[in-house]
Amino acid sequence: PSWTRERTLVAVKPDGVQRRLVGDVIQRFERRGFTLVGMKMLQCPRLLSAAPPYLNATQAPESVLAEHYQDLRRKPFYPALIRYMSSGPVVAMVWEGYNVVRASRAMIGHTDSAEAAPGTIRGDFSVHISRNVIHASDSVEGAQREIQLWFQSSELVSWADGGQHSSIH
Ligand code: DGI
Repeated sequence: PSWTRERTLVAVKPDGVQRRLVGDVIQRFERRGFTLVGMKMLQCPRLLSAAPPYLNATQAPESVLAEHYQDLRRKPFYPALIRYMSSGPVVAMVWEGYNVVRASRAMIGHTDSAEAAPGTIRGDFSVHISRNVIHASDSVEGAQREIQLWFQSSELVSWADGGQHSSIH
């Protein structure tokens, strides 16, 4: 089937890394058949250092986390959210595949852990909205913005099934 190469940003948050859930998260996305095209770890000070200037050429560059959660800036929980997200390493990944944005939202489950269905990542591992283990972009446009924010284009690869055979002589 033809599909646009939809990509999404997935990030294992500091509590997920602390609890050794990175492998489980990767396994779920791999088993589903999605393609990993980028992955790295970030921690402070990088998480709180300036976002790439091309994102926001007209304004002073904000930190990666501040840009990432710009829509939540006025929420009462925002300062605690930034403290939590910068409290330890984060594993950021870009996954590619058919409808990967919508599918990964279904896989991570509801933002509020109490509402997250068993079988989803949050429904299996999280007990509170403020420690919900994982992030995934919530729209195709949001995914494009977040991928540009977290990754340089040179950090992403394109590869297709069967490519491993090309190096066998
Ligand atoms: O896209 P989501 O992560 O599912 O949800 P979101 O974009 O609405 O919120 C981003 C994160 O902010 C969410 O994963 C956890 C945190 N958050 C959202 N609403 C609340 C919250 N944290 C607290 N403590 N209380 C909230 O009401």
